[in-house]
Amino acid sequence: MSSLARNADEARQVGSGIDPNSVENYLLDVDHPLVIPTGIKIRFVITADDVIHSWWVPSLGWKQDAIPGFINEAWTQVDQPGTYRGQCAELCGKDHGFMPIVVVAKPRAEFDAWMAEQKAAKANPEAVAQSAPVVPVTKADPPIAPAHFRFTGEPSHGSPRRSR
Ligand SMILES: [Cu+2]
Repeated sequence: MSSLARNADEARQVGSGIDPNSVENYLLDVDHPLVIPTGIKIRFVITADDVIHSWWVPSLGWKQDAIPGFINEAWTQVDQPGTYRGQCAELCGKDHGFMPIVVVAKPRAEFDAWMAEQKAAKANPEAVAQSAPVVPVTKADPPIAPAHFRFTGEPSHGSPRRSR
């Protein structure tokens, strides 16, 4: 699952003192982008666990509702490696403006290497925990906008705001 990028989430808080213009891709970046391989059809299976959202990355060519209790599907094929941004396109609640979606398309070899890395990290979480910096989470931390989309297949996807 992915959530609104931490720096944007901090900047959006009332009285943060952070100029949103200083945050790159403000409200359009996530912590864990959805990573897909290029040059192959990707099938999306889309649902939601709270309310109705709509998964929309304009460059992929479609928008699909994410509805609790229903499974919708869509597919795409991305031939050009790169970063593709989108947002939730269904007014879903108070955090609707904070649900960006980021898809990173990597060439097959790069994607395979990334996937192997993810699997290794999952198989040996202690090694990852030791190498990753420890970021203490306290009650004073601002809330993170929840990620509402669930996907099967690929590991992550993002939550939102609009791009032009
Ligand atoms: Cu929404």
